[in-house]
Formats: sequence, structure tokens, C-alpha cells
Amino acid sequence: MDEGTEDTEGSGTSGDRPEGAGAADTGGPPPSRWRALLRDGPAFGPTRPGFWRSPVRGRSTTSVLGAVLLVGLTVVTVTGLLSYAAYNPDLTPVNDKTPDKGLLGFYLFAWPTDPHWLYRLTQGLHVTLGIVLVPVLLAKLWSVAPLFFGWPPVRSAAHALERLSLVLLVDGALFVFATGVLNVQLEYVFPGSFYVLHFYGSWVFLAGLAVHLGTKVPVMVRALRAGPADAPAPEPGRSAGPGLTAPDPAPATITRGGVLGLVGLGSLTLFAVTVGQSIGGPLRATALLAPRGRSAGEGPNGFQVNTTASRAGIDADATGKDWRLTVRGGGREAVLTRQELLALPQHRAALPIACVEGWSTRDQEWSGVRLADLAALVGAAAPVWVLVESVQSTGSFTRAGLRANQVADPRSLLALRVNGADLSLDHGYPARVIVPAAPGVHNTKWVGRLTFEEA
Ligand SMILES: Nc1nc2c(c(=O)[nH]1)N[C@H]1C(S)=C(S)[C@@H](COP(=O)(O)O)O[C@H]1N2
Ligand SMILES: [Mo]
Repeated sequence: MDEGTEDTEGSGTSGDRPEGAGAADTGGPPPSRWRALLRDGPAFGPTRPGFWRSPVRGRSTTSVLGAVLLVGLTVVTVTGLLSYAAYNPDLTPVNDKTPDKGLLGFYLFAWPTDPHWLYRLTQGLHVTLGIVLVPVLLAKLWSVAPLFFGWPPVRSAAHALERLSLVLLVDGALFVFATGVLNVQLEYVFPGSFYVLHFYGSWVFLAGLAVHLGTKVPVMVRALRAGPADAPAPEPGRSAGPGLTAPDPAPATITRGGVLGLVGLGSLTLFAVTVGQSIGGPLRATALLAPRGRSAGEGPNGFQVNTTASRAGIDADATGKDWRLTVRGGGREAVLTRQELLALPQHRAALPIACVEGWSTRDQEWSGVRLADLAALVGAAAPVWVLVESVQSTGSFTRAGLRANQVADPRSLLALRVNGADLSLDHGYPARVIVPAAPGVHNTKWVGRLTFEEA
């Protein structure tokens, strides 16, 4: 997209070009009018530089917005890739929502259990910053809108590739932001799984972004150095289409600083009504945009519930007196009642729940049986991983695989109690898994079976 580079920006001096210049020809087909149309584009509309009249557009506005996005999107991208790794998708197909990822999982690693708030931080950043950047993204698209109408639409093979990368970039960005926001707002309108769409959409977006940054970062740095006052004078351009700067600007109704200030205010407002859901505690009440409500009741079990027991279709029989935990591994099987579990050594761990949707709780005081102790109980001395299965029969989060390092961590529990009380049914009674630094979705509730797999 070199319409935006300094050699073409503002190339048009007005919307009018001599029609049919060099047209004193034979009069044979193609008529000169057609040639002029091909060269200069339609006589009116957005391909005409004069169509774009905001005096606020310009390389300096675009560069400030671009710089903010560059820093912000780097954090959103890194934390997004980390979120995928946090699911340990390479451990078992049970964890992998994108089995056709191919090379895209090249960077996966065993997600650590330290610090215990790791996923809370990375996913809180991912979602909060993603939401905060929405006004910046929209303003950036507005600021470069004239460039989308560059004329001629395609000048060469290289130019065609550049424009294609732009399609990936813009469509990719809109798609990834839209799917992310919809998921956070619980609008599960996706055909199939959100994760799959968001994952592949991100890679399309990143491919476009890589090409874009390669050509645009030097332009941006130069414009930022030059400052708003003395943007370098445009050179005569190769493109007949519009540039960033309006050749015939309308009277200003707002300054450039005013536009950037409005965008900043929008972002700040979104930040203020979002961040409380990741900080939790009393600040949760400030999270006006939190789709799950701003309070979660009183008492030991008074913290965020994602899926209630009734929503999960958990019936009283499955979790009542007849409930049993089955533990398999090491060629043995043990079946335990809740009483028998409570008779095993109980351990405590102060751990949060941090959902992929960005909300999280503060550390809660869980107590129960160590996963490592349950492995030892059936003689699985060194389990490579454990398959955790809920008694829940429908829904997508009924099973999860946990890796050796997660099983071995002494804070990883099959929790029976929280904050000094029995788990409530909504929090997974009779027993739920809680693992430090794991995404919320891997803290399976209403656990019915643990299968420890050895090498
Ligand atoms: N069986 C079961 N376990 C589950 C879920 C579920 O839907 N079913 N939701 C998971 C998700 S997505 C999260 S974020 C946490 C939320 O825990 P909470 O509902 O106790 O707040 O539990 C996880 N455990
Ligand atoms: Mo979640």
C-alpha cells in the first residue's frame, strides 16, 4: 500500500484532472474517454482526492494512532498467543480446539504453574487492552480511509500483493476484534467454536500486519520525528487517487489534538468500565460492561460463577449421596465417596479463577486433596498427564487434560471446600479441580473421574 507513503501522499491537488489529456488521437477504439477513466478514475466519488475533505487527516494523525496500535497490539498479540499455549493444546486432543493448526502451534510450551496469577494477568491484559484499543482501531481506519480508494486500484503485481495484504489486515483486524468482543459479551453467535475463528482469524490478521509494518514503520517514525507542524512536503505521486491529506480541506470543526483526545477519552472510558472484572473484589462493581453481572453474592462462595449448575444441566442425583469419584491410573482404580476424600490429607491453596473472557476472581482459599496424592493413591508414580472428566453430560467444558507439571504442583487440588465452607453446587460441589495459573476452563467442576496416564 504505497499510496500512503510520503512520495504519494497528498499527490492530488484537486479532484479535477484534465479529462482526456493526450486524447488528440485517431479516434479509434478504445476511445480516449475510456483511457482517461482508466487512468484517472471516475469523475466523482471516493477515488477523487477532492472527495476527502477532513482537515484533520494527515500523516501525523495516522502515525500517532499507528504508534499506539503498534505498542498495544503487540501486547494483545503476545498475550493472545500465550492464552492459546495456556490450554496445553499439544497435550491431548481434548484440549485442542484447533486440531488443524499445523505449524501455527510452533511455539507451544508446557504452560507453567508459576506465578499462580499468570493467566489472570495475561488474559486480563489481552481482553482489557483489546477493548481499550477499539476506539483507536476505528480512528486509525477512519484516518486512512482515503487510501482504500487509491486509483488505479491495481498498478502492478507488487501493488496487487500489497493491497491483498491490506485486505487481510483490515478484515482480519475487524474480524478478530469483533469475535473477541462478542465472545466476551457472551454473544455466542459463532458457527462452531469461537476459539477456532479467533485463532485462525488472528493468524490472517498477523500475516497482513507483518507486511504492513514492514512498509509503514519507517514512514511512521519519520512522521513522528517531524511532528505535526512540519510534515515533509509531498512529492509528485504515481497514484491519481486520494492521499491522507485533503487537497481541499473543509473548515476545521475540531483540531487534530481534539480528535486524538476524543479517541483517548473513549479508550479511557472503556478501560474504566472494564478493568474491574479482572481486578475483582469490590472493584468488580465498576465493571459496567461485565456481562456476568457485577456482584456474585455474599459468603464463602460469593464469587463469580461462570456456568451455574442449572445452566450446566447438573441434576441433584449426579452430585448427591450417590456421587463417587473414580480415580484410574497405574493399572488400578479407586472409587471414593466425598467422606473418604475428606478423610485423606487436606491441603490449602490460595488461587484465583481466571477466565478466557477476561474476568477473574481474587485468590480464594481452596482446600481439598492434592492431585499428586490422588495419583499416588492408584500407584501412578509419575503421571505424564491426567484426564479430568465432569459428571456434566452436555456442554463444551466437561473434560480437560492437565500436564505433569500441573499434576505435580502441591497447590493443584481436587477442591472440596472454599473459603472455609463446602463448595456450593454452582462452584462444583462435590469436587472441582483448581490448578495454579491455569485458564478457568481447565478448573473442571463436578468432577466424576480422574485418569492418570503414565509414559
Ligand atoms: N464441568 C464444568 N466445569 C467448568 C465449566 C463448565 O462449564 N462445566 N466452566 C469452566 C469455565 S469456562 C470457567 S472460567 C470456570 C469458571 O468457574 P466458576 O463458574 O466456578 O466461576 O469453570 C470451568 N469449569
Ligand atoms: Mo471460562
